[in-house]
Amino acid sequence: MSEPFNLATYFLDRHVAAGRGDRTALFVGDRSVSYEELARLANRVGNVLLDAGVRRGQRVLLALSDGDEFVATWYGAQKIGAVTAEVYPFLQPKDYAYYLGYTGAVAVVADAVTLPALRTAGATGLLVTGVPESELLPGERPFRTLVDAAPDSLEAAATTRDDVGIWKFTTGSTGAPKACVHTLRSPIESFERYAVQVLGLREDDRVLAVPKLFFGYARDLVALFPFGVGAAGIAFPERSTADLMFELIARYRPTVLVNVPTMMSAMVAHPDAGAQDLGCLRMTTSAGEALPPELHRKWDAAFGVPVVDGIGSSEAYHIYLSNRPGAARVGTLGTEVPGYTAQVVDELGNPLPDGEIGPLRVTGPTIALEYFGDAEKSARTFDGDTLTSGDLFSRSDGLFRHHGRADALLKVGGVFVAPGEIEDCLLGHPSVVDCAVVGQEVDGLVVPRAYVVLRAGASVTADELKDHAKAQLAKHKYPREVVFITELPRTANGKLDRRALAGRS
Ligand code: 3SK
Repeated sequence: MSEPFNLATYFLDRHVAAGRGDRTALFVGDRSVSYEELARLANRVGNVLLDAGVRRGQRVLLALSDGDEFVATWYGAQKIGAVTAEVYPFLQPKDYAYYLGYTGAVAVVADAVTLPALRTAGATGLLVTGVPESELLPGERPFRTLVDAAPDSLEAAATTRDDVGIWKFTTGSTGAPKACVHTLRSPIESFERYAVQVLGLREDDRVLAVPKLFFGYARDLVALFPFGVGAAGIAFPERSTADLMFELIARYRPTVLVNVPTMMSAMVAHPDAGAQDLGCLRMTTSAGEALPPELHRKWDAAFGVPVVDGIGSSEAYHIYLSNRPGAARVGTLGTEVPGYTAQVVDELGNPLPDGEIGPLRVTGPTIALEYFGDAEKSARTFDGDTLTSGDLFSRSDGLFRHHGRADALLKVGGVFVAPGEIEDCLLGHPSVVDCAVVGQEVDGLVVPRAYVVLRAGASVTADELKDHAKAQLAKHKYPREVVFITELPRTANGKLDRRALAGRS
């Protein structure tokens, strides 16, 4: 029989019990929130959720902007043994309608940002914060008022590491988002193996993330993993921009920046990049999508902050392949995070020799149990503690390389072409800030088409970019068409939305 284990006790209450409750857990605006304050707020939230009828194993949906309320609500739900699921706070009503139906959440916590769209989506019985009580509709309850009035002590539910506690949504880049169902073991194993053994997080760290906390990559690196070592996270409600990131770095002096390639590109291309003091950062992680080698080099040249490029997924809970701080090999994902094994395989699951490209089979302690409600897809993806990834990889010299999603590969003139290779080549042109390559059908044949974002003030022509590519790539790979665009479409967690590009001219 497993021992009782509760994430709120592990990440928050433990520090209070050990006399470290006055240490800062979170920086939010001009406030520092101590472990003790956050633990008490989580207890109050847990009591409100219990009063709202939430029971162990039931889902609580967080539709909240980033801040201490988001974090306390997450831990409050965990403390009572509920299952947490979070959604992007800037969604459209139709998206909320999907999540409401799919999760069957017993409680939905909303704020002023998410309330209008949730109402349009037909949500009822919402717990609402940040909106005057007089503006609430019948059935909606004032979350903050209830929280303030609730007791600040709460007994932790006697959950175990084997209990389901976390739903992590897939990005939905190939269909409706699905929840990867995780036990409480996943965050702990990932904390110990990735945050401690790979990143070496320590007590004096301050972690700032580019993605919002609904994205597990950021949530864990801001509001779980730092707490595991008594360090602090930084939370802010605004959408991330390069300007804002520079401002937050100057203000909080974080030691770890949790980044995604699209923001790295925006930071590098920023007109004031050269004037920034990023000396406080001992590393920046990069994940969420492939980091083009050219962008990695531009980042190194602009900022010199070591990049720890890795790959994770909601299916694997968090990062399972990663470079090591200070020892990154540009263009690679490094090696397995301790405790994981990864093998490049063919379509039938047979191991492939070094250098060959195929899907990845990952075995480790944090693999999801299933996609909720999708037995067929679950059976194709999960096999006990082993996962078959929908992305393509190769391995050479012991290091893994990412070749993008299998469904993004182009077959040009009968030969497979990875869009990432063409994108990296175009990024090597001094006028190009961002780009994406997709397949375009011309007279029944697929040819590469590049969507290119130019540096402000640059004036390169499509033909010049084609010539640049022709000079560096195998002949069949150069983009036959170049479309200039002001911004590439991205999903809420910063991944390129290739579907939104298809057919755009
Ligand atoms: O890239 C992702 O999808 C991801 C998901 C969960 C945790 C970490 C990462 C990078």
